[in-house]
Amino acid sequence: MKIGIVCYPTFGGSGVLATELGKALAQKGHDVHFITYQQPVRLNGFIPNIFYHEVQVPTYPLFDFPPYETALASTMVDVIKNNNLDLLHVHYAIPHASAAYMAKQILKKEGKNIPVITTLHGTDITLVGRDKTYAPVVTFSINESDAITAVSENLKQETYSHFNIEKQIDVIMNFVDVSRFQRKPIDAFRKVIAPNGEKVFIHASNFRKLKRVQDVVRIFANVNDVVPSKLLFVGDGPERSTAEDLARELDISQQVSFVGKQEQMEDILAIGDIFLLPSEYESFGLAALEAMAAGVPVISTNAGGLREINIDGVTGHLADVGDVATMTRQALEMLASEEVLNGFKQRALEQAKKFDIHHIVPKYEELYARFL
Ligand code: GMT
Repeated sequence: MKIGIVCYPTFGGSGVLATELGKALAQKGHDVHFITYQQPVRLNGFIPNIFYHEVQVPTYPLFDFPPYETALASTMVDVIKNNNLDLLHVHYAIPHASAAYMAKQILKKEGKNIPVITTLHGTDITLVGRDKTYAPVVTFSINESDAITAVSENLKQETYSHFNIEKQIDVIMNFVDVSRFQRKPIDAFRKVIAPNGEKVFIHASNFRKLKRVQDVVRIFANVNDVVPSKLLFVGDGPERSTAEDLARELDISQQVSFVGKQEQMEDILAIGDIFLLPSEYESFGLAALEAMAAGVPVISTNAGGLREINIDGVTGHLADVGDVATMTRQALEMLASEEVLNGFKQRALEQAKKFDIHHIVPKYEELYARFL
């Protein structure tokens, strides 16, 4: 098949998922054309049947806001026509689904039918999409998609409850290439981070408010009072300085490292003992799944779709949003002995295997096949 993929090219989960999907489809022999404003971060290395088309948005003195959506729709038309694509798969509704609708209508006039599949990822529905500034266009363009997928049962239900959706939404969960995350810890790296055998906590996100990074710092500070530990913050974003300030205030700066945006998550997760994800909401929590694939158990909130992957008392723990005390207690219980911790690590890996790329990517292919 010849498939167009539209996504955000950044470190966010939707872009990561879309890029990993494109790479997996290409490895299975499909031609994959990425249409984005920047090379997606995980699109590294040369794969002969992956193509990248950059959306150029010309500036003009009249424009306070360059019309990205128009440029995107025009690029879609161009790429679909010139490469004779079979379908377009857009990730994150805003503005990708509405740009795809526009491209579809233009091509229809020219006698070409291009099926559009929209995958909903989270904040396009639960936060930004619900804003009345966007909601009518989001509702319309989701309804006009030929197929709609959501990354968890929770997100599917959220979509039905917040928007007037007339169509079926298929749930196709996030996936992970478990084999890629089976790295042996690099001794030298572990020694730099935890020279005295400290336990290693990891948090990875885009540091948006809803990630509640201050809770990460507080949980860690409480645990560190009892069990000497280190905390790695991976990623960057608006709340990073708040986390740094709090770490200073709690006098744990020496125990906390901010390692920035990283592509090789598998190397970092390989030295992890517990992954913390105390988000206010996650439609799924791809970062938690990647941690589990590396055998790192997760302490997360029970918000959104997190309880569909993290099983309380089995693969880690769940707690209410903001319940730092419970998450601290859970971490200390998990660190009670090597045997207990290793049990959690093993079960986290087993759980991740259920979401392995080899189980999930065929579900997308089956969906595509409906339109051929
Ligand atoms: O979590 C983020 O801030 C990034 C966000 C995105 O839109 O790129 O991730 C969303 O999509 C991921 C892939 O489907 C999900 O695993 C994340 O849970 C979801 N984030 C939220 O719902 C907050």
